[in-house]
Amino acid sequence: MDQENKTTPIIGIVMGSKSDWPVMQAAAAILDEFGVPYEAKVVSAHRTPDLLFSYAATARQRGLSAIIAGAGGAAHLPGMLAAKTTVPVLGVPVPSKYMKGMDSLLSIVQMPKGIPVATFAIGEAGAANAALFAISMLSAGHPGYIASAAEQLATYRQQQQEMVMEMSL
Ligand code: RP5
Repeated sequence: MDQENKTTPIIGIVMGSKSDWPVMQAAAAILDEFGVPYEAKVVSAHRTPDLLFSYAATARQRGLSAIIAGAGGAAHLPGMLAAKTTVPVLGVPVPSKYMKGMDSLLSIVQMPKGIPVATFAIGEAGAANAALFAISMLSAGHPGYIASAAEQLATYRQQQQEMVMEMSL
């Protein structure tokens, strides 16, 4: 990102409700750790459909290279965003009160052919992995990130390896 403005968001984190934020913060924490500029916003597919449309329709021109979208229950947010933009959408199923997020997962993952959403695990692990995946993708497209993000990802993996190697029962 040598020639890019280092504060202009290149990743959007959106979620259906403020109640999703404790889960979606796991994505924000990874982006903070890697120094990737992002924005975070509540955009509801069902409660604010017009906002959803305008967010998706303007995403590319505003410079977003990926959208991480979390939602629970009848989780239409990632799919509807993907319907309105060709910016890659990474869906995070948020645990729901009665079905523990299985409903969210199935709502997000079962997209019809032609409108893809990359779907991650239910909950915080999915949110964190969506951010790591977005960083991996962007490290190829944003030249300045290649050296730093690829290196940081390698270090991140190395730390996990060391953590496991140190586990004793
Ligand atoms: C979805 O409904 C949100 O993504 C959230 O996971 C779920 C419940 O929302 P609240 O009733 O907590 O606002 O739209």
